[in-house]
Amino acid sequence: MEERSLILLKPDCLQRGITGEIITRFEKKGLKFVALKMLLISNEKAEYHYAEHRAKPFFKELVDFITSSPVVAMVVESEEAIRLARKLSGATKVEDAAPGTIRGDYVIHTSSNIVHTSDSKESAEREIANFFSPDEIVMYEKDIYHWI
Ligand code: FUP
Repeated sequence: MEERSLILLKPDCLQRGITGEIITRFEKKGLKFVALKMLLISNEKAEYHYAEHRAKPFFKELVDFITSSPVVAMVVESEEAIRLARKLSGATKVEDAAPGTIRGDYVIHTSSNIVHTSDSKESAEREIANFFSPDEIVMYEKDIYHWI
């Protein structure tokens, strides 16, 4: 069953100049990109995005970080897109993020962890709607054999 996931390349990704490398990881995996843009996230959208963490001690830090500088927002689509994107991203806590995953290979502090990926279908739908209007989702056939 095809599903969609929201991927955010957080401010540290652009600031470190590794955006292309990180996009490549998702692209090489074979996930189909159906939306992609760069934006500065407003406080309001950041607070909505992280609503489940509102009561956590790191909530303000999270919102300040994600709004501090531009992000690249993408929507990917595939069977199991949510689980696949999270596998590529790696564990939340930096000490648990396995080498080979994005966080395992690039991250040293849990609070600046380069990438966000949706954790369920319900969150994906809510998160995608927070950053993209329906007309920004591009419908097309991904047919690699036509192009080689
Ligand atoms: P994830 O889905 O892996 O991005 O992780 P969560 O939604 O649980 O956490 C959201 C963000 O909060 C993480 F990207 C990093 C931050 N965080 C901390 O700074 N400290 C923690 O102990 C847990 C999460």
